[in-house]
Amino acid sequence: VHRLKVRLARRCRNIPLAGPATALLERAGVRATYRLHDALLSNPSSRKLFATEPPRLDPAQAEVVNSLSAEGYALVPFRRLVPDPAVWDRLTADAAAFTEQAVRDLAAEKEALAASGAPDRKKEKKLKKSYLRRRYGREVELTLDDPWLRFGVSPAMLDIVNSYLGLWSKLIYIDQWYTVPTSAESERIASQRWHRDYNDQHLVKVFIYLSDVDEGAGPLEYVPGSARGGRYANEWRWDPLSETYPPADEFDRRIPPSAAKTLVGPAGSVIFCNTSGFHRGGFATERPRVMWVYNYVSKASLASLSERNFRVDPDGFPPDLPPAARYALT
Ligand SMILES: O=C(O)CCC(=O)C(=O)O
Repeated sequence: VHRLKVRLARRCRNIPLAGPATALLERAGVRATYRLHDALLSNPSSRKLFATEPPRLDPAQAEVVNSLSAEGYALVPFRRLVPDPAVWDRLTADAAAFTEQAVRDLAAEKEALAASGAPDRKKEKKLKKSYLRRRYGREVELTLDDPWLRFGVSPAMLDIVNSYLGLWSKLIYIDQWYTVPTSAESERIASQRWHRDYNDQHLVKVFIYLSDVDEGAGPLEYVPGSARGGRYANEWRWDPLSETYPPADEFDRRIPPSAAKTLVGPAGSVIFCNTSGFHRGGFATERPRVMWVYNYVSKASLASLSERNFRVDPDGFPPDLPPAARYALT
């Protein structure tokens, strides 16, 4: 979010004003630009592409789209989406090496910390700072031979995401996360706190649990009805580039804790989620959480295509790649 704000602020910096006035103007400019792209410049064409030939959903996909539309999220076992067990086996075999590496790295770091004789508080602080280990991070070169990339643009996924959004979406993020458990007494930081994602209102994040995720493994939590049109949509209403984290005590006053869903599930649980609604996760206190993450946005998104965390060469696309998949990757 910070990188995005800086980039957008730079883009609007031709206006000769200083201080808060500039900031206000910049924000107004970004909001106007987003609305323009959503209403006129970008999304109408992707809506048209979708409407020309809407995909036919199977019953499991239709259920996911209905749940997303009604509540902003859906939780479904992978095997319901893709009954062929070979697909899951291929994906998890690919994910295993990073998980094993993360476990080894962590053990080595803990050993080094123990040997350093640093006080426990300091050790905990260090672990907390890097509680999220990412396989790819910001930039990775991929090809469609990669089973996760291929799956991310398969009809099994894109037909759901695009049907919910009513447009052809762009895949802008793909990664494997390993969440390191930290003390239950530690403070929640970053995405462990309630927040909306402010880069786009037409977005779907997909989290695929690769380990069993119970309350101690930092499950994703979501406030159903907090995305557009929902009963909590007006609490810290979504607007491009708004404040990321509402104060925790005020949050609990305005949205009762009972309104939130804790999305626990065994390995193989798939969560589709419009994260312009309120969500948090990754506060693992007992066990690590391993999961796969995809982010899909509309063409109007402020996290533009230049922010993609992966690169893929269109010249290497197989000729039979469906047009919606090609669109998602370019
Ligand atoms: O780690 C999680 O469960 C939450 C992730 C999150 O907040 C995000 O991707 O926006």
